[in-house]
Amino acid sequence: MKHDVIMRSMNWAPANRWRRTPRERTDVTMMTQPGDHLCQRVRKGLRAGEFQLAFQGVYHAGTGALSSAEALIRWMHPKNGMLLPSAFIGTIADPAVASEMTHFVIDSTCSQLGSWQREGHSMFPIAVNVPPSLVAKASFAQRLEHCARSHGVVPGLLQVELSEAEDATKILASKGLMDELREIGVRIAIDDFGTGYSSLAMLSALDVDVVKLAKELLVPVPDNPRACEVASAILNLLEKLAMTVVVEGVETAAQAQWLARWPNVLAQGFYYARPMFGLSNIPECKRAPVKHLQLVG
Ligand code: G
Ligand code: MN
Repeated sequence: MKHDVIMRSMNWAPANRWRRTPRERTDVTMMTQPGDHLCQRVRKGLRAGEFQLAFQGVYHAGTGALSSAEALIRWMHPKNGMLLPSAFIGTIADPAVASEMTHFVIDSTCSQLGSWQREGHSMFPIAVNVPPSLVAKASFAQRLEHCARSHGVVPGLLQVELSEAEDATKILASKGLMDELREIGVRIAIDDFGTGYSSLAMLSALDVDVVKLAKELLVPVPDNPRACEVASAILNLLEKLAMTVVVEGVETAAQAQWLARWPNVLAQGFYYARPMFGLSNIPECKRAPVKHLQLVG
């Protein structure tokens, strides 16, 4: 099928290119089934250095201190400007694109972590998004370890985030598949938990270290009491299961304040930090506002 990606980031200007990525936009027009042409173009772009990583901090809900970050891929398209993944992520259905794009992300993350370390900064782990089919490959852990070490970085500084899709839940439920990654210190997260294929029933079988709650769960919080009950129940449950939880899509001070009732929970979202180019641009701390004390008498 013929296709075209028509997306222009209207508020992206070269002047702020190195400081931050633009606000999320929804004016994306694309075919859901990318054809060979787009796959070829993505591969060509990867080799030509048109792709870059933005990093978004993940923070302790209780203290606001930086805990880790997530690497998010962006395409600096020579004609269309900066493209968000929604414009091209469909191409990872092609295994060759999935592999090239993922290894680009891992390599670039390790390279930036290596420089960061040589500059003497304090280190924090960075999560990379990996298609479940790639993680299931026998050579994946070995290749990741080799890449990290070649940049002088311990592999444990990488986390692997698997998107919540049918095959992710199947892979994660099969014990042992992740052993090799764990042996080299890599923690495994399931992304977008709570939507799509993932269900509460499979939580007991999930072989993961980190659960990232889908942003949809937080959108109506704290205004909608029913949504607050659902989110509270999930957070309490995950706390009992001793899983590390990252709540995604924290956009407002009110949401951050509500979340601070679970001080061990981690939080990610525009309230804390937007995706930024360059590790030095990730804010180190972002506190939720302190609730005003109600003075009685
Ligand atoms: O599913 P995953 O966690 O990989 O999605 C990350 C995407 O979510 C990125 O494209 C990032 O820009 C976007 N994102 C990050 N924080 C927020 C937020 O607070 N609100 C919304 N709507 N999107 C966010
Ligand atoms: Mn992710």
